[in-house]
Amino acid sequence: GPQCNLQGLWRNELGSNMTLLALDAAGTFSGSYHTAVAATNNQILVSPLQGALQHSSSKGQPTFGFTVQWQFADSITAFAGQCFVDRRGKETLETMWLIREEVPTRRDSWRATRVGTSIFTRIK
Ligand code: B9F
Repeated sequence: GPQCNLQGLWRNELGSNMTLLALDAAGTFSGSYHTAVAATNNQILVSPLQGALQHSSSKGQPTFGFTVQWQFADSITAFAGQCFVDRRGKETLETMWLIREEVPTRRDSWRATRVGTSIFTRIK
């Protein structure tokens, strides 16, 4: 069947946009993330991402992960997901994410992580 291709411009259910650049020979890639939401008064800045695609299975619906290093907050987000492609060739990225926020002390560590799901569809 049709294969998933991570390269391109993607949008999720929040209206966030990300650009994934071409994979290198090792399956690693970079890109940029423009979040639509931030829960901070800081001005949102487009932020770099770095990821890896797992060696594609014969089914062509590979797993991947990437991190986003926010340029406007002391936090980092890790995404892990899988690229699905339907019979018409439409691609969907099903992901989960974890945000680790910098907290002042170890006693605050319990409240440092947020988790969620996100679905991306290709816009270009
Ligand atoms: O909101 C994050 C942040 C970190 C410290 C203050 C603000 C940075 C942007 C995260 C964007 C998330 C959502 N956007 C998206 O497309 S990544 C997962 C979601 N999908 C307050 C403290 C920790 C978080 C909020 Fe903050």
